[in-house]
Amino acid sequence: MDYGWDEAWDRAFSPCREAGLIPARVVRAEHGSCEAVTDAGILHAQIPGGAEQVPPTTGDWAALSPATTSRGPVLHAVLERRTSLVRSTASRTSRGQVLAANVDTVVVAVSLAVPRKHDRTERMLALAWESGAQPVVVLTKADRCADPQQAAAEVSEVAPGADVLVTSAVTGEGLDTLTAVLNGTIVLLGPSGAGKSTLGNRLLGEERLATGAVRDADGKGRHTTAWRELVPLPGGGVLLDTPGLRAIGLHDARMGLEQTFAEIELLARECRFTDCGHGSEPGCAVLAAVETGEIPRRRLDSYHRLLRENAYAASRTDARLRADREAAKKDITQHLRATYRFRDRRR
Ligand SMILES: Nc1nc2c(ncn2[C@@H]2O[C@H](COP(=O)(O)OP(=O)(O)O)[C@@H](O)[C@H]2O)c(=O)[nH]1
Ligand SMILES: [Mg+2]
Ligand SMILES: [Zn+2]
Repeated sequence: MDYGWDEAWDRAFSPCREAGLIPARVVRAEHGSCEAVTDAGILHAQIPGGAEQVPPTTGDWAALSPATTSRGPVLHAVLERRTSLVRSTASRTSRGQVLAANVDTVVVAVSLAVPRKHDRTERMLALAWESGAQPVVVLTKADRCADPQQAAAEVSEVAPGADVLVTSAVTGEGLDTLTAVLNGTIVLLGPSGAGKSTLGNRLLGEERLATGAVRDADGKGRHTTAWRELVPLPGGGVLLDTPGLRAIGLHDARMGLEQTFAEIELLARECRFTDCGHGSEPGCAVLAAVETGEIPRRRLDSYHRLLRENAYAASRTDARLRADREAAKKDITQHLRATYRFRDRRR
């Protein structure tokens, strides 16, 4: 198994093996079926319905029963995830969408060919930290930038705790360093056109992932990566390419935000009030740092904005939980009514 299998997975899987199931890593999943890599190649497996079951997602390790003469392979269980990359969805259900599971390294791709949008980088970093994986910021297209080192210094300020690497798929700059820091299952995250697939191909050593030209007018790429792919890297590790995500809303990413804005969180401990909102409170250490220019105003604004967005997403989740409870209550009421009708009839 070249797809990230290790001893810990092997132990977790052992009851499944005793039951005659085989391990498989999910490449993509839809309603009712999925594609998964096994020792016997890629299999198309059915996913039986059932509320108990965690819906599998890209990167999951699953237990399949092999095909028989009368039916194809069937997915029976999903092993407990080590990490999961979750974004909020606009859907009514307000459940988060798991983009990928069991990711070790999240590459946050930022193009040096267009003006940097730090807010977007911070958003992706929050998502990455929250997932439990280690983020690495990769600045792409260094060949299109006058001063990549200056850009790297600037981006490092918005990425505490993460390496920031300068790369170019054209000149090959930084690719060795990148290979050295990548570890385990790697996801490329970033806007369409940032150069993720091109970078992926350089790491793979072959033109395997579809890449696309950037429209000159807005620097945006076409959505050329239609499918998610899971590909073993020559030097070890597994690469997961995703289509450029138009929207990556935060979903329950409080911890991820704390990590992303670590220096603000640290300063906040020195605020006079323990529940300081760093808005207009007296004795606020964060605002004092903004005054002296130690923390850019933009960064504090971004922190507030993302916290608000996160709280809103969390409240929608709470609303859903309440709705579930309401639904359960209705069921009980109906059940009681049925019981009473039954008694009525007996009288
Ligand atoms: N100049 C330059 N162009 C690049 C580099 N990497 C990617 N590109 C171009 O950027 C465009 C988008 O790349 P792609 O990998 O499809 O981006 P993705 O949408 O993030 O996967 C393509 O036209 C690539 O040729 C680079 O290092 N330098
Ligand atoms: Mg792509
Ligand atoms: Zn404060």
